[in-house]
Amino acid sequence: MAKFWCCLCIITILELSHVAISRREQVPTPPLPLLPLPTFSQLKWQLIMFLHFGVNTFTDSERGTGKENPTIFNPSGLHTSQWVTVAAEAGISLMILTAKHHDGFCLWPSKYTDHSVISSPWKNGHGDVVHEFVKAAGLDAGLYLSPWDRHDRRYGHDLEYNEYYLAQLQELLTKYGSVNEIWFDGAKDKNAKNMSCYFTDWFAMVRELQSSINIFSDAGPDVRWAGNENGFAGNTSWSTINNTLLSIGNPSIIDYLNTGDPKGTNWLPAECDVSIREGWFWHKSESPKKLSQLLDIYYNSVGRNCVMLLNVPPNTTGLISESDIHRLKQFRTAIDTIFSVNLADNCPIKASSQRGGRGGGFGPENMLDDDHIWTYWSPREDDNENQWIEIRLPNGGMGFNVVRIQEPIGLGQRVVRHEISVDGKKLVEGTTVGYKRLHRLGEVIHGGDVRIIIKESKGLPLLSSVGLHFDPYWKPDRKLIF
Ligand code: FUL
Repeated sequence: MAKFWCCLCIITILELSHVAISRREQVPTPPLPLLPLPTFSQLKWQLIMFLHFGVNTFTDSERGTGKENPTIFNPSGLHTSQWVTVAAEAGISLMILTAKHHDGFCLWPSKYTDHSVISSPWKNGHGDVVHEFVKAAGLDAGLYLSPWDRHDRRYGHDLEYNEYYLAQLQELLTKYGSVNEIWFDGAKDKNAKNMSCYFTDWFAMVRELQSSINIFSDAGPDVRWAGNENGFAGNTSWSTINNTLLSIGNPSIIDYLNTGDPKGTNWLPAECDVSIREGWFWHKSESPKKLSQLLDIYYNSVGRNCVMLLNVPPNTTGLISESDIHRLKQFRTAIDTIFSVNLADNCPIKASSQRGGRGGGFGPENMLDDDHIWTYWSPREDDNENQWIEIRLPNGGMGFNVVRIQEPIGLGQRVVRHEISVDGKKLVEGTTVGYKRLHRLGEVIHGGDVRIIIKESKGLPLLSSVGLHFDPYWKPDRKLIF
C-alpha cells in the first residue's frame, strides 16, 4: 500500500510540473529584433552640452591660426563646477570639452608639446582644465581632440603627426578616468596642409582604452554627424546607415548623413551639433539664441530621433555667462512645461491587435508607462494590413498640439511611414519615428479618438510610448512668441 501512495505522489508531482512548464511555454515571448541594433552605450540617449574653450576665447576668434601666444590664456575665475551645475540644471547628462581645437593649444599639460596650459600664466602654468573638468563632472564627460592642428609642425607629416595624435589620445584616455564620448572633428581649411589621418588606428586605440565610449566623427563608428551645424536632423531620420558609403570630411555625403538609410547595416545615430550663440567660442558681441529658436532645434533634433548637442561656451573669466544660463533655464522650464503632462495618461487606449492577446504583455497600455525601451505595444504577427493604436481623449478638457511617438529601439528601428488622425480626420503624415518623434500640430485639439496608424514598417512595428502634450510656446503660423 505504501508503494502505491508513493507512486501516486510521484505521478502527481510529475503531472503538476508538466502543467507548470507548459503554462510557462504559453507566455508570449518578445518578437525577434530587427538588425542592426544599438550597443549598450548607444542606447543611453541624452541631451548633451558642448564647451568650446581655448585661446580663441581670448582672441575673440572662431578659428585660431596656431600662432597664438599661450600667455593670453588666463581665465581668472575658472570654475568647472559652475559648468556642471549649469548643465545639470538644464537636464544635460553629458558634457564635451574641446581639449584641443584647430589652433593646437592644449587645455591639459601634454608632455608632447609646450603649446598648452603649461606655457600660460593661468595657475602659473600648473593648471589642467581637462582634469578640473572631469573632476567636477558629476555628469558623463566627453573630449574633443581636433585632428586638424594649425600649430604643431608635425601636422602634414603623416607618420610623425599620427604618432603625436595617438600619443595625445593615450594621455586623454588614460589619465582622466572614464570618458563617455570622443569627438573627431572632420573640419579643416581648404588650404590646410595635406595629410592622411590613420583613423582606423585611432579608433582601435580608443576602444582599447575606454570600453564604453561612443566615438563621434562624420562617419562614426558609434555616432555620426547630422550633416549641418544648425542642429536639424532630416525629416526622415534613420539611426541606420551603411558605413561603407561614409568618409570623414566628405561634403558630398551630407544629405545621406542627414537622413540615414533604411537599408543601412550599421547602427550609427546622428548627433545634431549647434551653438547657443552664433559662434562656437564666446564673443562679447554675441548673445544667446531666442527660446523659440532653441525649441525649434529641440523639435528638429530630439524630435527627429537624434541627440541634440548644444554648445554653451565659457567666457574669458572661465565661466558660463549669465545670459546663457538664463536662456538655458528658460529652455529647461519650457521642455518641462510641455512634456511633464501627458494628456493620454489614464485615457482608454486600444489597438488593432496585440501579440499574445489580452494580458500577454504586449498591449497598448505599455505605451503609457515610464519605460520607453523595454515595454511596448506589439501587434500580432498576422496583423499586417491595418496596424494602429487609438487613444480616446475626453472632449472638453485641456487640448494638445504636440504628439510624441517612440519606438523601442532596443529591438531595432522599424517604422517607415505613419499617420495621425483624430475622429477619422487625417492630421499628420510622417515617415520615421525611431527613439522619439515629435509632431507639432497646426491647431489645438480638444478631445476625440486619436489614432496612430502604421502605414509601412520594416518587420513588425513596435511602439513604446505615446504622448499628447500642450506646447504653450508654439504658434503654428510660426510667429513665435519670444
Ligand atoms: C566644426 C569646427 O570647425 C568648429 O569650430 C566647431 O568645433 C564645430 C563643432 O565643428 O567643424
